[in-house]
Amino acid sequence: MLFKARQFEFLFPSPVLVMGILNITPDSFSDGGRYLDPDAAIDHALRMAAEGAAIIDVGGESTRPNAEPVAEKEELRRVLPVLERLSGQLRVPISIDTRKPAVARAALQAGASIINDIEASRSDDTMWRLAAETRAGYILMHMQGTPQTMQSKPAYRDVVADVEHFFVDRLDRAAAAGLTPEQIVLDVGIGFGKELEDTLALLAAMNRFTKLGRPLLLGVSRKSFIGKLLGSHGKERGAASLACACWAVQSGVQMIRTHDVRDTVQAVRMTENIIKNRK
Ligand code: 8Y7
Repeated sequence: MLFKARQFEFLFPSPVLVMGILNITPDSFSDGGRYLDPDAAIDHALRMAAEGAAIIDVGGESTRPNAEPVAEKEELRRVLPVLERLSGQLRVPISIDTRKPAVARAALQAGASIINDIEASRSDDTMWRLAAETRAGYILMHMQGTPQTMQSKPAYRDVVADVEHFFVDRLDRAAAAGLTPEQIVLDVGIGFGKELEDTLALLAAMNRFTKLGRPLLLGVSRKSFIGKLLGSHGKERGAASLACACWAVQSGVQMIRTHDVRDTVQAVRMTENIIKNRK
C-alpha cells in the first residue's frame, strides 16, 4: 500500500511511522506554552526527528475539548516562522494540523507536505481541493461534533460501524474533489466526540478498518480516556499510551501520533519484530 505526500512516498508495510507532536500553542493540555518560542519549537522538532520521528505534526490551534478557537492570523503567526525554518532542516515530512484551508495553504508553501485535517473538510471541499492541487498527503480524521461540543454526550448507533461508514463516505467525497486514494490516511479520532466505551470499542476493532485499503493513523498519546480508565494524569499516561500503540500496530495501524517519540519508536519496533516472526 502506497502513501504519497508531495515529494515523499511510503510503501507499507514499511516500518510503522511515528509522528511527533509539536504544539505551538499556549493551551494544549499536555504541553501548552512550551514551544511558543520558535527556537524552542525547532529544537524540539529536531530532537524528535533524531529520536526517530518519521513525521513532525505542527499545530497552532489547540483542539482539546472547549478550547477557544484561534483567529487565522494568530495561527499563521505561530506556525509559519517555525515551518519556514524547520522545513530546510528536516529530512522527514511535516504535517500541518489545522482546520483552516488558508493556514494549510501557507504551511504547504512553507514546506509542509501533509494536511492533518481533524474536521475532514466537512463544511465544504476547499481543503480537499487544496490537497488535490498540491498533491499533499491528507489525514482524514473522524470527529463527532466540533472541538467546542464534541465531548458533550457523543452518541453512536454502533461506533465502529458509524466511523467506518464515515470513512467510506468521505473517501468518496474526497475522490470527487480530486484526491487520489494514495494521498489519504484514515484516523478514527480518539478523543474527538467519543466516550470511554466508544474509544475502547474502536481500539478493540482497529483491525476492521484495515479493509478500507488505506494506511491508518492513531493518536492516543496521554489522552483523557486513559485518565478516565486508570486515574492517571498527563505524563503519567505514557505507559498506557504505549500499550495502545503496540496494540494498534498489531492490529494493522501504520502511523502513531505521540508526544513521546523515543519510547514509542522503541515500543513499536519491538512489536513489529515480534509480528515478523509470527508463523
Ligand atoms: C489527534 C490529532 C489531536 C489525533 C490526528 C491531542 C491534532 C489532541 N489528536 N490529529 N490532533 N489524530 N490526526 O491530544 O488523534 O493531541 S489534538
